[in-house]
Amino acid sequence: MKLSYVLIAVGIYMCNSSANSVFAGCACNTNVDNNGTLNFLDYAITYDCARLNNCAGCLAPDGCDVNCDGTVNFADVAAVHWDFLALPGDACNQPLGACEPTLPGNHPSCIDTTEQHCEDANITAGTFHGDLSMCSNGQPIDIPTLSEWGLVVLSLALLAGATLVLRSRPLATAGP
Ligand SMILES: [Ca+2]
Ligand SMILES: [Ca+2]
Repeated sequence: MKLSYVLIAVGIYMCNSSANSVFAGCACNTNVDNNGTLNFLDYAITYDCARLNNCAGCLAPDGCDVNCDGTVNFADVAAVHWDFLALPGDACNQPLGACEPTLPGNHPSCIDTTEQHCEDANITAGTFHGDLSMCSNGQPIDIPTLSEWGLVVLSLALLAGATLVLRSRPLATAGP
């Protein structure tokens, strides 16, 4: 593996790990149509805004940008889904990863969302690629696990050691 690939993977991980952080003061309001009730309609409205840029139903102060990061995408859809299922914890601060939906419909081929949203049999029934993965050009990119990073470091150490040994050997000379 080239060092540049390692650096790119680290960069992607850094970007991905900070992608779903919520900005200070964010209300994380999943009742996006601002009617006082959270139901499936809020999910559908957020989905339409994220997927089709049809955001007319987003009437909350933050619109459908539930996690207040300046854009409406499947992280926001995942937050609404999280609250809709009344799962424990902050709906806007759950880990995201690449998901390939398997149910037909108008989902994109790969979406960055929560594992719970991805694997919801009633919605996407998708294949989740782990919290440290992300979509790129419609394809999931898996980030190496810690043990895989260990293999990378070990390989580089072996390569460096072999180089040092070979350099320290005197050149072979012709026989008498
Ligand atoms: Ca609502
Ligand atoms: Ca957002």
